[in-house]
Amino acid sequence: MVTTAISASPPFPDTLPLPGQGLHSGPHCIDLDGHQVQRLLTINAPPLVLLGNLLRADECAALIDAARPRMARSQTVQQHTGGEELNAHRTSDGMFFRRGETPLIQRIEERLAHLLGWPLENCEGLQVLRYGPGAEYRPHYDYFDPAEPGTPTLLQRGGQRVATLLIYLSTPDEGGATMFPDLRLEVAPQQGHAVFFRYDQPHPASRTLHGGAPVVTGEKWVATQWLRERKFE
Ligand code: PD2
Ligand code: ZN
Repeated sequence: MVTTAISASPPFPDTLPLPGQGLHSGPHCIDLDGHQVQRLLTINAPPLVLLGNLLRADECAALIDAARPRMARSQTVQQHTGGEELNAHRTSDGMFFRRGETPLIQRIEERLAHLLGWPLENCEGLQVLRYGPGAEYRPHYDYFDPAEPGTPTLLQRGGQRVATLLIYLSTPDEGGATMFPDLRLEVAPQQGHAVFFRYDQPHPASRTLHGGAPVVTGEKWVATQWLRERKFE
């Protein structure tokens, strides 16, 4: 099998390349310090890559076990104030890990940062979500809308979100696809797989509208990592 190696400690130049830029070409299998990640599908506009085997089954299970005691009903950003609110459009439960919170989180975060070529300190902590039957996340954009009055407050910490990595930690029996209506694309949740997409401008022209379809049977667990322009502290 042809593989390409990504070094453990890439130097980060003053001007960073865009996150995930290296993912769009090269061999189909990416060697991340001995861990083999498959590039299964790529789209150029927006930049989107579907990855296989990003996390092993035991890593997915360990993330779920660590997150389970802290799960609470998910909130969405209150665009007007920059705070958070309960929203009928998002009916999952969720929690955030602090960056580097445990050795497992640290190891996974380092693998993701190497894969995406983006500094760990520019990433929000991993968020874990659980969707039971009927739970969904209606289509939305992950960037902060520049027209909303709450956005300047949100941008103070790390600037704008520039990309999303969504990792599937479980495989529900039916439902729960991540859909991209503008692309007419639906990604089936498969444990260990991940979808990465970048929004080069915080505008619908980025064509990154996406949502989580209702789970029909089984449970869907995902981990989301949002990448910021600058250090997120
Ligand atoms: O769980 C999903 O499929 C999903 C869909 C859309 C998650 C998110 N957005 C997110 O965490 O932003
Ligand atoms: Zn989203």
